Amino acid sequence: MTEEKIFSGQEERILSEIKGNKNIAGLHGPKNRAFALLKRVQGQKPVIDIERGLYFTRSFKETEGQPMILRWAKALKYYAEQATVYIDDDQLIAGRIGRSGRYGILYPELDGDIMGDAIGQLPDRETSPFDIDGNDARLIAEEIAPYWKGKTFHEDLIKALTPKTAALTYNNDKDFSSRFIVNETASFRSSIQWVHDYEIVLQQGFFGIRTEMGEKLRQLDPFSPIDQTEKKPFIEAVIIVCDAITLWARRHAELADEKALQENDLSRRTELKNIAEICRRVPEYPARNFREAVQSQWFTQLFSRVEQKTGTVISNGRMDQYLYPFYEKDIKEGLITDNDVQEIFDCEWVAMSQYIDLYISSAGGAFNEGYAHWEAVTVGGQTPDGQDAVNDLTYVLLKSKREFPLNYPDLAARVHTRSTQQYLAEVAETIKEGSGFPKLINDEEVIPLLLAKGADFAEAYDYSVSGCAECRMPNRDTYTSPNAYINFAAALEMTIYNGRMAKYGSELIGIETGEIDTFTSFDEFFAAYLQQQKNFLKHAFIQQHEIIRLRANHFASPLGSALHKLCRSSLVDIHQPHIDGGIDLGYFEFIGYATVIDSLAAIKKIVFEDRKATLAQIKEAMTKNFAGYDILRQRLLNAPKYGNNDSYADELGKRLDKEALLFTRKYSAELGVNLDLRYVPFTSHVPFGKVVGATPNGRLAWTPLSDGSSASQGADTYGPTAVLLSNFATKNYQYHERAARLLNVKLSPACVRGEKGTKKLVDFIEAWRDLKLWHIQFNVINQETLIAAQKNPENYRNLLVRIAGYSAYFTDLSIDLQNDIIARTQNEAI
Ligand code: 8X3
Repeated sequence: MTEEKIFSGQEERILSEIKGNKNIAGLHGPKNRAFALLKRVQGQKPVIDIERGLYFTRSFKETEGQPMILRWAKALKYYAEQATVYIDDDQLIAGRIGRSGRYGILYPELDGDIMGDAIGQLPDRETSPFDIDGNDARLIAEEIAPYWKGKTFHEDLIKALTPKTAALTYNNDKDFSSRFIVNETASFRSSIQWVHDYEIVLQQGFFGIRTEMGEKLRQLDPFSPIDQTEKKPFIEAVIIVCDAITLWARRHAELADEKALQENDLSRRTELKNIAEICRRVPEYPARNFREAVQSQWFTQLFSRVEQKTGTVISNGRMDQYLYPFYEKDIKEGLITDNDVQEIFDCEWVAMSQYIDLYISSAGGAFNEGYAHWEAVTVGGQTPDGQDAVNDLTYVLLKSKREFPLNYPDLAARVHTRSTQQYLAEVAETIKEGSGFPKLINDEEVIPLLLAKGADFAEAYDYSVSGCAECRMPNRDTYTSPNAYINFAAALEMTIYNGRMAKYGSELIGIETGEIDTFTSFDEFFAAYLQQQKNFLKHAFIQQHEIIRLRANHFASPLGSALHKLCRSSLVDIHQPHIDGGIDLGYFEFIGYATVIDSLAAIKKIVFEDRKATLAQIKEAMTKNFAGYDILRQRLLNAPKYGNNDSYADELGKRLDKEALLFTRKYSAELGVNLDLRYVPFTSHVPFGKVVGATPNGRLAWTPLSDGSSASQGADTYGPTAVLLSNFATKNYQYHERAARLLNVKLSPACVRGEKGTKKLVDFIEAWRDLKLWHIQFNVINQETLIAAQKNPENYRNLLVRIAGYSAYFTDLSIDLQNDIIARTQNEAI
């Protein structure tokens, strides 16, 4: 008898569609509005909308010579006056910042100078393509791009870098095409992921912030040069931006009124009138009910996207906390039901999913495959006074994610030692649905680290998840500089090739640490690798120093600053290098961790212990991409590997981690910020792999590196608990310079089947929590489904997979990334 195949909820839904069931809404109850909205946009190729880029350019032409923060505020005001406003048919939530369907907007202050040339290639780009209208392409070439030539941030950055740093960063000095070795990300985003203090908007409105600023304006010393030249423009800019967002919201109210007048359907007319009333009220004034609170938060988040490109998008913060008072009141008064709440959320999620983070630069595109997005909604965790924070709204948000199959928004569930079994079981059930939500973040690791960096308990307990796996304290966190992604597999390759790489032949890119036949012990080889590692860190920190120094000349964020208590009290823009009282939580990225560990372990074992090959032979095999070296490759593949709870490999990983931590301990202090060690790849492990030849762990040339702190693809053969234990064993808990470690685990639906499976998953989550690991995320899927989706993509357009802190449609991914996900170990038991 053949065993019954077990599928995840997502797989069942897709298989049912393949069989001809068109009513996917029916599978999840009456969600007709949300599904109708979704259907109109899902799977569409995104289109570029130029309004933001155009209006910013026109405004900037008029404000040359003025303080940057004022220029930014005026550009936002101009946008608010000029830009098209939208309310979609059937939508309950007003606001979109681009044309219908899925859209991306332009940030020419980042890449205007290369935009004219790059734009023509976007429709056919392999990763994350975009269409563009012919007339818009002409406006970019004739009006937008010429203005920004010579004015962008990356042009300044290239000039500032030392030649050695630049050689590790860019292919040449004419553009900023990345070498994917020591990769800066500040050229393709003006800020790292971020979370605003939405609570102040809901509680006081922009009118409240404007009033506070008016008071501060009156208090300025008319003779103080600082007050008059720095603080005054800040205040004026915040006042302008408060007016801008208010005006923009009111334009939506007017549109809703107009639409209501033309509407024949009575119930839709009532809805439109209600939308008009809400948009007249928020975000200017405090929200009075749940509907107003959601609209206010959405307007704020959306306008914030107009303000600046935070690669990975502005996160939603702790929605189950700041929306709860409105939810509780409306439920008590019988004004809404949980179904209404879910419908409102679903409407917001669709609106959110229409905005696609557009990267003009090829590096940006390659880092963000599958239209990456990280506007995480955080649920669970603890209240500022340390109580369990889970409430009824937490469960509504989890349910919404289970029932509405959409990649937006990302959902992050905080877990701690007093998380209830009920909460953990709901989290596990949501994971079992198979769309990759939620990712889990561990309070037991994050909170002590925030305290160690100077936070108060109340601030630390109240953190929000932001980006892939980052944790921000709105109102306390002040570091917005995008960070370096470092390809340490390239450092390993340079140890073999004496400072050179297979891809670049005889060009000396790293440092000369010795010809391969001069190493007489593993310790000598390992020391040489550590020198290469340290050299990469040195150049990453040089980059970061220049980035911190230059950014405020190019970017300002009056809206983001208005939503940060410390900026409002010191009257300093959030992009300035120093803000009094702030905690600067920045990072650098260790990419290819398992690739390096496994390569070192293989060399130690095969060359210096078993003496089955020499280093020179391994180098020779690498140059031939192992062609004709099958036996040697098998030996290397069979050597100890990270991810199997094997101390042979894990001890090496711990030493790499420690050396990187010691470096940042010393030099972060010099830069005056926290630059913590992080293992969070975006999708960089794919382009990074494309520049690295074959490696001594048996990996073939140009294939993806290992991702995050996960094991090399397929190398973890002792089950997922062994992966957790390796992760634990490689951490140096004595140093607070550590940050997120992204960890991917792939499970078959069969191994978490039924109630018993849920219980097993909860036990596994508790083990992860007790080991104080930072992050974990799951793909619950059958390998056959992934393979079928690769073969017949048209049937699997709705298949979501977990990538790196976000979920994306499998068929939107490049073949390399698809293969990478297929190659991850499929666990049949936990
Ligand atoms: C990864 C994105 O912005 O922290 O979460 O580099 S970022």
